[in-house]
Amino acid sequence: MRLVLVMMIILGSLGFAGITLAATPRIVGGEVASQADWSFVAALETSYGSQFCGGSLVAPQWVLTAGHCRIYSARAVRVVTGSSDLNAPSGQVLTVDRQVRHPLYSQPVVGAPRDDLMLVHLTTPSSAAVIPVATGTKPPPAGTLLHVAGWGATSYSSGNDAYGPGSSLLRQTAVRVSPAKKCQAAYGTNAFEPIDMVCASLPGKDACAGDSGGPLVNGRGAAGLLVGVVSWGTGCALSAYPGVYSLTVHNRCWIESTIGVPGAPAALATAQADGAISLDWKWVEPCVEAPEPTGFRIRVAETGQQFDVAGGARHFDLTGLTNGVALNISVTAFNGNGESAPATTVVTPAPNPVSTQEAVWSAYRQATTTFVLAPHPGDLQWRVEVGANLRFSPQPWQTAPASATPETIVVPVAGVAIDQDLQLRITTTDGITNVSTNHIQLAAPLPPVATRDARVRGSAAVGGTLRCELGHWSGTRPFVVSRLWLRDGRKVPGAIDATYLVKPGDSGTALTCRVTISGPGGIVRQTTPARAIRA
Ligand code: 4AZ
Repeated sequence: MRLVLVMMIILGSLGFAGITLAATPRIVGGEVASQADWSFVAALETSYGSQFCGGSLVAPQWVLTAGHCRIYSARAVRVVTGSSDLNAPSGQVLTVDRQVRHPLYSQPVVGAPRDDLMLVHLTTPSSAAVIPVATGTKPPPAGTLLHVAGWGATSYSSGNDAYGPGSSLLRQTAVRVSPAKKCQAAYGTNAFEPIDMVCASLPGKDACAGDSGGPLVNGRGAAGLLVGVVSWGTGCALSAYPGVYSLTVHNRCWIESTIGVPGAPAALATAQADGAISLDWKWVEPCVEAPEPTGFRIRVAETGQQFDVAGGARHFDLTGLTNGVALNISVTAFNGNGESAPATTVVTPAPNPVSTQEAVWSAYRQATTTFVLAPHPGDLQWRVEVGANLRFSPQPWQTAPASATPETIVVPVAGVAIDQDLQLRITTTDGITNVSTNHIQLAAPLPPVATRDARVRGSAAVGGTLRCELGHWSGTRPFVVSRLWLRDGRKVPGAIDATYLVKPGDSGTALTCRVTISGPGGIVRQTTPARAIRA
């Protein structure tokens, strides 16, 4: 992709390739590539056979190309694999059903795309060779000799900014990685981002329009590793403007998690009530760009039941199960590529003595949970575990003596976050261990708000007594309140009581009272209207 006049170049690059004209001697400044060395290279063509980008087979059904090569809908694109000669394809011509562009692809500077990568999914697997994506975390250092190949323009004329014809035979050239400083000097620090890109050149040799998406490789043939993808540049083979490539190193996680199956979730099943089980799981994304699984599959081994839920789900309730029978429940994550390994959890549904559990705020980072214990003939041990995201911190065991009637138990729980799902697990041991998990959304506490304002009442004369009334306050309790008397707006030292005895020195001044109401939802101060003191 050219730095400026992007659309013109894209349009200009569509027509020439595929239909081949006379053989020309260059990628720009390169030579005909051997099929054996470049067996993993793919050509992206329109359904009419016009080559517009290159790519690399990174899995039998996935081609890695440039993000800016998403020009057509998947239906309108076909991919040639296993053939370096586009006029006499010896390989396969395959259809495309999905084009997954890197989620962070962007063009902060026109013509200089970031994360310029796209994975193209083939409807059927290719039998051509696959190239491994380079491992490691660092870009290839300046001075490294790499190789690039493509069917793109074989010449460029800076005089009229014209790109020459492409080649029907795949062409290759070596290029040397330039220091990042040189790339930034050529293109500016806004356009060239060293975390995403390398630039590379050799005198008279370069990738050019139509080579976009094609491979930048370290090593040759079976020993080759894919390090980058042809992305952009100003013209081609201009000594001041090395070609720019988007790097694959820091995007390995996105590539692997897009082309592979998702990682296994972590699952926890808990007996919920008579014959009911509640299933929770979590799924950890391997990197921020990783796509979520498209769904989760739940299997109950003993009953043969299977349920699919959406990729965003993290909870499922199973009912109608037989009490006292141990069940192996597995959860897998799946996407278009297949299914993860299972996470298995074993649980025995049984009558649950805990019901109607709820939680309310009591104070800052503190809640109170209330639940009902069913009648139980002997002593019952119970404990509360508080958590979020399947991480629980157990509180001490308690004993409920034998009881013939249901009893309501109220327990304070500490360390609670505002506005989050509070998971409470109450475990009882009455022969079998029953667990009940409840997700309780705790609302944030409300700040104090005056429903009747604070005021000063009483005799405003020397020797009289004034009383500071707090008024009425709504908001989440409990409140801690304090008062402070002010004379002409200044603190009267030590005057913090509800009443104030007016002294001779107060004569001719104005007295007010400042009340402070502090609660779990915040702290509010209010100053009463002033009372003028008579002699
Ligand atoms: C392009 O338009 C393009 N010289 C690709 C690479 C380079 C220039 C243009 C690098 O696809």
